[in-house]
Amino acid sequence: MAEQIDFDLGDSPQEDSPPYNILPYDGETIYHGSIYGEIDADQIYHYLLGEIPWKHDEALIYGKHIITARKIAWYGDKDYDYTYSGRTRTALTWTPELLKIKELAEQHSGVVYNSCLLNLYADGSQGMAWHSDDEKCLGKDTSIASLSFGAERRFDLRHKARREKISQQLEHGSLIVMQGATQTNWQHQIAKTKKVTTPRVNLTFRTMQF
Ligand SMILES: O=C(O)CCC(=O)C(=O)O
Ligand SMILES: [Mn+2]
Repeated sequence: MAEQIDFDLGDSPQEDSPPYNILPYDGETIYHGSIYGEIDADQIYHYLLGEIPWKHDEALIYGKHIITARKIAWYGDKDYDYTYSGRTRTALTWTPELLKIKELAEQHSGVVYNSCLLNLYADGSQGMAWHSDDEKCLGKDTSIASLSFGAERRFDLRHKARREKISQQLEHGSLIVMQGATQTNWQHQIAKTKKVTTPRVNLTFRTMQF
């Protein structure tokens, strides 16, 4: 007689579908997956590439004046000044398109933001080094809503004490929200890679305390 196999499908491992927390402890970083359809995401990507007044960023790192390969833009509710890496930037006025994106990010995260730092990575030769967004003007345990358009890039988080690393691919049109104790306990980076040959635009909505 053939042996009976008991298929217990209920116990089979299943991948969660977004949104889910990608951190195992000491913070919450919620990946929402793509919050736009392909056509809308493409349209926003082309708008951002073409209409944002992108500029290379300048920084003072260990007393040295650095011009970053990556380009940035800084928008806010008022002409907020944002000082980081030894440089002060004055916020541009929201465009209607950016305000619409902000509204959707707020709906998904449940937080109201007053500013946005935009990053343009021309290709995989450009990245962002390990850091936490823990400047005083952001306040403790701030929520940052980060949207991605264009080339998919890997987002890494590293625990400050334990050095454990967590990675998430950021899809075209996707949203990831760093909240809770994330900035206190984890750093994040966008690693350089030879595999990516096309641009990626990233929008990080923030609540500055002025
Ligand atoms: O490009 C990204 O996804 C990360 C951007 C970032 O960490 C920042 O602007 O502080
Ligand atoms: Mn950051």
